[in-house]
Amino acid sequence: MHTLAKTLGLLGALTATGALFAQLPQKLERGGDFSIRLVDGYYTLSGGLSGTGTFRSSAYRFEFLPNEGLDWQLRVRDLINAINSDYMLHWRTTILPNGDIQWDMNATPNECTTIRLSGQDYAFLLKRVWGRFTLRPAAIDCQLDPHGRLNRGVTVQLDEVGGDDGNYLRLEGYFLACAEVPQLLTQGHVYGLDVRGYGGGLPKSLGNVNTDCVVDDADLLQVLFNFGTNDAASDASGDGVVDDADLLIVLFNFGAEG
Ligand SMILES: [Ca+2]
Repeated sequence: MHTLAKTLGLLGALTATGALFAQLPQKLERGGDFSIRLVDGYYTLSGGLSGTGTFRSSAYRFEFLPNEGLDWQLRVRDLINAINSDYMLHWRTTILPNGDIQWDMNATPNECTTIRLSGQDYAFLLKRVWGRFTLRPAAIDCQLDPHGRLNRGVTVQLDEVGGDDGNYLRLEGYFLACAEVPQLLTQGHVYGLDVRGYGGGLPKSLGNVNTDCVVDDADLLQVLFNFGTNDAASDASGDGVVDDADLLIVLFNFGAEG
């Protein structure tokens, strides 16, 4: 055991040195997902339908799409609750030269759906939805996701930068009829957005079973103490049982920092 501990310590030293130089977008990607909340904002609707109001959301969790960097997607109705569409909106990532993360979305659902106003659903032909978030990542001390959506510690905070040019949502559609009647063309604009996100850290799938931001002897002990059980928290591989596969995941990632 003494030799094993020394070997693990060496592994830890090697991987921890590498982690010091990890860039924030890479930290986010390694975390596998992030949480985001539209803390505040405003909308205007004009044309066939008009109105103004505040635009806010609860905190949501989104997984980064496999092999697509920091891209993520969500349904129209998760972005705009009033519109009852499952159409998927894909947010594509650009890492700006200064390290800010710009997510762009531009979709043309051209879908006959409904829009809810004052508790009543009306026909709505959703032609186009597009938008942008520009968020600046900053390193923070490991802490449980303040949004309460990621079941682990996070090490990166994201805040919107660039004002209304960097952060907006827009849509175009036809109100009341699923037909392109010019008088019913409605345009929506969300602006003045205050956006906050959290991510980074290390997921359970990388052996961080105790939800802090490192893979170390605490994770090793947790797997060992739960060895042979179905303890979901210690099941790094997600196959329903805590066994040597989970032990190996912890050992291979030993020393990693989120
Ligand atoms: Ca850990």
